[in-house]
Amino acid sequence: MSHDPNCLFCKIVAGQIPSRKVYEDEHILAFHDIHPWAPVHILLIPKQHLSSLAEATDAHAEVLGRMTVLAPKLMRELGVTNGFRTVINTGADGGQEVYHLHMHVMGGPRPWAKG
Ligand code: DGP
Repeated sequence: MSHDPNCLFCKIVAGQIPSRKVYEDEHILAFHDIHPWAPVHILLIPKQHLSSLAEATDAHAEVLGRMTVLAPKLMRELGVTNGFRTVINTGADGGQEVYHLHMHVMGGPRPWAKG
């Protein structure tokens, strides 16, 4: 399914819920996390609905690759110069809360950590 009307991040993609966007192209949206764990904490998502990494297929390889390559570029643009962490929580035991695949990208001066 490309758009799930009940999905929070699909609503952000559609502009129905506001977000602090940092990047957008035809396939990918990046925006600031509403509950940051780090001084700079953004989420990269595919615009097309994909509930989690566990549901990814070969058809998603390109967008997932593009998201991964985009992460360091966006962190540089946001002034993060000393490294960053990428996390994709997947499924209940992976701590996933929003079921639209998203890559957390977190940087800035440490110490910081989730939980
Ligand atoms: P996860 O646990 O990996 O599913 O993380 C979901 C993240 O989504 C969490 O860090 C908070 C963030 N989040 C939840 N709702 C919103 C929202 O409405 N806007 C934004 N910008 N982020 C949200």
